[in-house]
Amino acid sequence: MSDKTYDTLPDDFFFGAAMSGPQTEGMWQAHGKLENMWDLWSNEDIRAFHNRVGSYAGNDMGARYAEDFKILHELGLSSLRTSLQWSRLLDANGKLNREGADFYHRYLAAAKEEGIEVFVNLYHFDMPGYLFRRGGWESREVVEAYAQYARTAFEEFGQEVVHWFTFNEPIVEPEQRYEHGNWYPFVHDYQRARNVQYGISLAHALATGAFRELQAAGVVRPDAKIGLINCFTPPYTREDPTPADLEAVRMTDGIHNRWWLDLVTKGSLPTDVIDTLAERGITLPVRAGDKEILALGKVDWLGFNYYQPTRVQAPAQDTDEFGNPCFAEPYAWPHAVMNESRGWEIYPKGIYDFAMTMTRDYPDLEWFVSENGIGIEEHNATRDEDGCIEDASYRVPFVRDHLRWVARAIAEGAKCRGYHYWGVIDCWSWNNAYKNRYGFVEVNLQDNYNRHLKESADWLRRVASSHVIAEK
Ligand code: IFM
Repeated sequence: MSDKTYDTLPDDFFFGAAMSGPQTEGMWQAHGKLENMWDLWSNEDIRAFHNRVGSYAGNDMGARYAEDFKILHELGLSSLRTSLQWSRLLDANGKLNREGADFYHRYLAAAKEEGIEVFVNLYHFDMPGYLFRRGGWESREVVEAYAQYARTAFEEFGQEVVHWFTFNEPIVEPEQRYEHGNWYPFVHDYQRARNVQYGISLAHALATGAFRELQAAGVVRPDAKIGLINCFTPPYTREDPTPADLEAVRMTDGIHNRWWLDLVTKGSLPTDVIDTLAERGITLPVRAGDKEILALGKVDWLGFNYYQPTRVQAPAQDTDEFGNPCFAEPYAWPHAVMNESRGWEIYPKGIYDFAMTMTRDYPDLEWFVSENGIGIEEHNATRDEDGCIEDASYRVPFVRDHLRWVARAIAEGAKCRGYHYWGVIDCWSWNNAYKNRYGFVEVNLQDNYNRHLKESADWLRRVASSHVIAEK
């Protein structure tokens, strides 16, 4: 840390938890829920999931939400961001599924009783399987189905929910599913990845437009806000960059950060990025009227998920083994400190650097840290004699150092309003399942998913209640 330590946060700064519907609810076939992309993959190939733990149980929060809200409250937290599951809220004809809706009404009411405000996100990588089969985000029919889903959610919960988000990490599906081929359906096609990214952008804008319309009509409460959440990472390169390295930074920043920041503040996409894509033969599937749709995409505020920085350099080759254009390749910074469990670099200053970039380039934009956390393989070796997971030595410094950089950014003018820790209660994490644990609260799979506070929970409670970022 630099000369001065910033260890207090504003009084009105909020602390909460971030989780998602598909990673917590479980009950994958209850309330008439349809199969989503994760159920589909789990059903097709359970071996792809760590220890063969598929999507089915989440972290059992669907059954235990009342207990979980109490835990969050006792930890001094005042909000929780989760997501509605499209596959639970609507039926296969795109109509409201009353049983699913009632589940979410009960969930919201129980949270309110514990003084937890639920921030509702509409999509967390969890498209209903039948819509994926119709073309997913590459299909305009699906983009419009999403807008209709969002409209239905606003109509159903418009008087209950204040904080809405259209998407969590909309860059992840284009990359994981269509570019790097890590997730079902395992595609390596740069053009299709950008088509998906474009489809999601239109879907976001259409949903935001529906939100504005319904708010003007009084269906959505007047104090409600809409936003988008993305995992932004400042792209860094070597200390003595060549022009080609800087070009790699520009395109990485353009696709990952500015694409979304421009969409939500200007209602358009960055032209320099679109132009460079076109020069390399990548053209977006633009139709007449799209410009007007994208213009609806401006939001009230933004969620900034931060885990790790991106470090890039000029690519060694113009195209990869699949014939896709390469704009950058990873740069291994010799000083990187790694979280070996996850393979992610730990670089708390990145949260400050990106905060200051937003403050400089998008000065009117309010935001909050919508995810931050550390996922570590917590074996029984980390359990003390009383059965408690001893995690304070790594979890506390990680969160503390990020919060200190956030405090400094705020002191220097950043419009950051709060902080949500990812996975306050351990939750299921896609094909990694329960490999890496993020929680301050353990979910013990050997003990019927029961919850147990970890060693670090006391630190979180103190910091969240006092807004003083304690050393330990
Ligand atoms: O589990 C994920 C979450 O769904 C999105 N952000 C990163 C988390 C940790 O990997």
